[in-house]
Amino acid sequence: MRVGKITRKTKETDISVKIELDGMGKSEIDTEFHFLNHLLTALSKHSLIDMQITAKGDLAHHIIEDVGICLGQAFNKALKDKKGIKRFGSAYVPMDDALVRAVVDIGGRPWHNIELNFKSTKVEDVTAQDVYHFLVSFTYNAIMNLHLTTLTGDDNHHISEAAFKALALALKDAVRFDDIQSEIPSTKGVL
Ligand SMILES: [Mn+2]
Repeated sequence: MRVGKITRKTKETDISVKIELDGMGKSEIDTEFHFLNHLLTALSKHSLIDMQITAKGDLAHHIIEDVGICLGQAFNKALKDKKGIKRFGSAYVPMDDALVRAVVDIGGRPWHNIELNFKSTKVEDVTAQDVYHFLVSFTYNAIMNLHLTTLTGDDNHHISEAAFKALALALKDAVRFDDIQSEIPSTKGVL
């Protein structure tokens, strides 16, 4: 079973994350922020990665950042040696006015290029900055490369949701086992 489990308790936050890559997209998410819960539920649903996440803490920024860190670490742990996975994934997702493209490489070369082009600083009960910061924290702790680009869009809710769904679909492909090859997908023979 490709399961990753992380618990992290600091003076600022108390986080618990359990994920299963070969799931059905079932989730139980409780982070104190309705919009983050909404985005993580969508991420689970469309990636088919089961997620159980609870998070408490002092400040919004700390909680949202630390959920990103723990989810990234759990994801990287669940991938194990990455033998036979597709490694790359990409997707476009529209949501009304918004169109977002996600391209990932989960082969262990951390990089982020995230251009969400939010039109204002708030998205529901979180800030646009915190949505961005979550994605950066997740990316580096998953040790993956994420290029996430809003191609068009005005509504921050739609942009965020399309971004998480596009990321979900890209990850759904990248973590899948390849039909043809069962080796580690790198010319180096190691990831
Ligand atoms: Mn929504």
